[in-house]
Amino acid sequence: PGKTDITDANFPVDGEGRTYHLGTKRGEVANRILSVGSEKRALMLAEYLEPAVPGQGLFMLESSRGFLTITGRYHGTPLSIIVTHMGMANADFVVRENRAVVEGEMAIVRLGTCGALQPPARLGSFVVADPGAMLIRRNPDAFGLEGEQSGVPPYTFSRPIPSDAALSQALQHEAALLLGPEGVCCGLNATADSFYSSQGRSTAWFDDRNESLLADLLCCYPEAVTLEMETAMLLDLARCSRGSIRAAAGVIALADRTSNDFLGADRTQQLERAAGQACLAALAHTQLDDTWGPHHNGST
Ligand code: DUR
Repeated sequence: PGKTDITDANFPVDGEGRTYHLGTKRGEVANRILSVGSEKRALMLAEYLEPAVPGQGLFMLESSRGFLTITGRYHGTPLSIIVTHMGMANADFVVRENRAVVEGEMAIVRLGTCGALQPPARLGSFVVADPGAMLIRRNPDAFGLEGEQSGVPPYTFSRPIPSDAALSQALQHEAALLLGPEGVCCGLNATADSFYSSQGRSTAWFDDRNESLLADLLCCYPEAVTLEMETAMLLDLARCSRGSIRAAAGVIALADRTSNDFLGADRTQQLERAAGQACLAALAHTQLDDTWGPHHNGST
């Protein structure tokens, strides 16, 4: 097959072994990954990486779908920063396609942003998803005629999905060193399938029936502190990875969902730098079994 020919629709890769959406192949991605939402954040944090091979530049590849992978070393340890963009489908691409091209056990940390639901999470806090995250989904069945008649609930809540305890602890420890202990907290994350409807935002344009959503959430999960769009997917896939992926997530609260305050751009960037370095340090200090898994056959 030619360079771009795909022969397997079950898990499409091209003739060079490059994945379909991220476009990377084996050898280009480290088994420690920092997943971030925007290219700007990725490039800013790439300033803290050294090239994998001294004298050469960092490895950088942006796929046709806009997923940017940057690979180098942090304090000597191989590490990749990957732009995941937003939402659960993109988190799914990033976890699954990286798993397919990385050898050995993996650690994935997400650095994201979120809305703060209640203390201890406040505007500008860095909040680690410890003990984990649950999922809020909009249920289309509730909005059809039959659903309206039978009272199908418009939103469903999953049970909490755990994060990796050691990696989450390391993330809090490193973040407290860089942001000060008062800037860091932890709690249950709520991951939603929309920025709008399933996060309880309302407009006149759509019938979303979400007026009581945040109150219902806090009634069901009084310990929920953050609201965003990716963490539960990352943790769910790690849980299902047959022990091959350890995952944790930390998010910067840039929206206060009670007062409706929003964090300024300068402060956000400052926090992204500090929290980003905490994520890189937590990843670098994590012990991984590089020989784990079906890829390993003694050679490469
Ligand atoms: N995000 C939210 N909700 C907020 C603030 C931030 O989902 O209130 C995160 C998740 C997503 C992106 O990646 O930021 C949406 O703006």
